[in-house]
Amino acid sequence: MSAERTLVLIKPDGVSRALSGTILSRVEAKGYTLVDLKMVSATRAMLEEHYEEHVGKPFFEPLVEFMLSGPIVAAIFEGERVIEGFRSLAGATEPTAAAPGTIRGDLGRDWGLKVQQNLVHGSDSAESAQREMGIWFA
Ligand code: DAT
Ligand code: MG
Repeated sequence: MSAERTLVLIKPDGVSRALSGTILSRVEAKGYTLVDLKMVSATRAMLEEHYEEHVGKPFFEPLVEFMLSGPIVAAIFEGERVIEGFRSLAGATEPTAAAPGTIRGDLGRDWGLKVQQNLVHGSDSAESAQREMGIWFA
């Protein structure tokens, strides 16, 4: 079986806070292999596809606006169980609730109600990873 791959995004807050290197380094230090990397300015169409399961939810528009607010670093990491492993490294969705030791728990906090400013995205399944890698590395 070939090693699993996941799509990681460093969101605009991570890039603007100059945490891209720190975040990539934490994922590499865990033992996952960086196999592709680029900086991207997302389009609305990409985000509607990327966040298709959230279209129509109350937080969808603010989430899209935020993801359009600045450049994003997109990366593909490879390794055994990397999808689960990266989600575990990233921590819970809300930075305040995310455990210390995780990327969100150590480097993020809640800025008002802006839960979307949680530094990173990681695919949540093999199917999502496949779909998302196609969007960001078309
Ligand atoms: P995750 O990024 O942990 O996979 P998700 O897929 O449920 O979380 O949601 C995607 C993003 O949308 C998440 O990173 C932040 C934002 N978000 C999720 N739930 C939210 C909520 N209740 N209010 C505001 N933003 C939310
Ligand atoms: Mg998600």
